[in-house]
Amino acid sequence: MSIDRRFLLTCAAALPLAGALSRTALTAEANGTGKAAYTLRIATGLVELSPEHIVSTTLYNGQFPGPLIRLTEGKQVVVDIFNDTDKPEQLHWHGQFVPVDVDGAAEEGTPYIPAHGMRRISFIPKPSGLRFYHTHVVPMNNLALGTYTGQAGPVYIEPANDPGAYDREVFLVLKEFLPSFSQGGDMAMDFLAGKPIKELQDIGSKADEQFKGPKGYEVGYEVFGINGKMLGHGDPIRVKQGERVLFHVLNASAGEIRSLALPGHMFKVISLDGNLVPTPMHVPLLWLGTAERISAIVEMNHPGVWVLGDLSDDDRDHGMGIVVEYAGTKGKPQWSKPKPYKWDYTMFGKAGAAPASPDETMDFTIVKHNAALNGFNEWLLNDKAFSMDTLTPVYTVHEGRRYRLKFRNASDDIHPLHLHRHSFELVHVGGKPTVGVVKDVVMLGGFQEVEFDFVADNPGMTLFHCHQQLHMDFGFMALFNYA
Ligand SMILES: [Cu+2]
Repeated sequence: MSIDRRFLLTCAAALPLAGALSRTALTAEANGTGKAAYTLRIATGLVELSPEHIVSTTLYNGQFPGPLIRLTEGKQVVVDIFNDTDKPEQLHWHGQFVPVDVDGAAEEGTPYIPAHGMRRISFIPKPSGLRFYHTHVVPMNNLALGTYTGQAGPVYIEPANDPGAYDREVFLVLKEFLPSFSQGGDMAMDFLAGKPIKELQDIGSKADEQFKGPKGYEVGYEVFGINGKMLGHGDPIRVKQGERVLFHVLNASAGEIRSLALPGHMFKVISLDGNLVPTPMHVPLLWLGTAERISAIVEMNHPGVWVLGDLSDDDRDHGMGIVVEYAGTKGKPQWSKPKPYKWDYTMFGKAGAAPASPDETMDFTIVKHNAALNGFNEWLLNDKAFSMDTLTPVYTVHEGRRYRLKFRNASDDIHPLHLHRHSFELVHVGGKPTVGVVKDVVMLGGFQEVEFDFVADNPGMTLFHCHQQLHMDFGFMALFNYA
């Protein structure tokens, strides 16, 4: 999915004329009565990851990823969503400040898109930057549902101001297919900055003593790919020497953490989760928890044929990568493992600044009960697992107040924490203070702590959860409601 910037600018220049001719149509669109700007159809289809790996799964518009949806910040849009499957669906607009009716989470009260039915929704896109859409149904132990399917697609909301100097944009959607249950995984766990906290390890050990025996199920995958193609299949990213390519990377996995490196090149990270960072930094590799996004510029100054791929040899060998090919070069794509590098969100923050003080602080301790729910791990926040029946616990917030949420992880897993319909500002990560890094997902390291602030400025029920599908389905959720 590569878009030539000059081509886009040419199209944009042609727009005002068409706009003037269809003013009536635009008004009808704003009222939700005209033609939708985008139509998404949920249906079973095939993803050809390679000629030997053709996967049947649920898709948007018969493709993976779903179509790139380009919106303009503040300009109302109408989207029709058709559900051609026989199960009710939810389509979540991840990272946008939309109302409950649109957000796409049944726990908040968004209506389902009925089986063999449709919903027309209308909303004002914001904030600008890289967002995405994905299904938000609860699969529990059914690996043919929810984010285990191919229901994910990128959204780009055009900002009022151009974010930087680059020649071309490339969207990369990282995703695994053919899931199955396993016991024990091999996911990297030691790449986050910060150190484990003894007190949290002690809480974790106590829980482990209570829930002895085998650990809960994990999910493993057979094939991996970028934009629905295994490494070496599909078109390479063709570049020219000196070109600055802006990569928009989305980890659309159901629960995997992903890394990405391009031998001989650095990434200049300009946005995290679509939000410009105060201090853009050059880094040798990227780490993305489930649902995280990174926008980074790569200056193409190292000619050759390269693998832009995951650091995990196993995942890369099963397809997690894409070839970058300089004009005029030939040969087998080259990979070399980068040196170990700690991923530290705070390096993108504003130096020497102090965060605004919160009006209120809430503490949450995360505990895992090994295999406590029919062989699945159960997750508790302050001793409570979320109940899908009673939709509790619910924490009350007041409009206009700034809340500091502190999460203490008494488990060895990394949790990509996600808040719906709001962004948050990181204030403390891995033992370090920070200011100005605004996100909607943040990875919390094993036995570590993270603190972030959010301003209650979008009334309505608001879902918080770990974006690891197994964790959220088995307890790791909570609701915030406005008083
Ligand atoms: Cu989690």
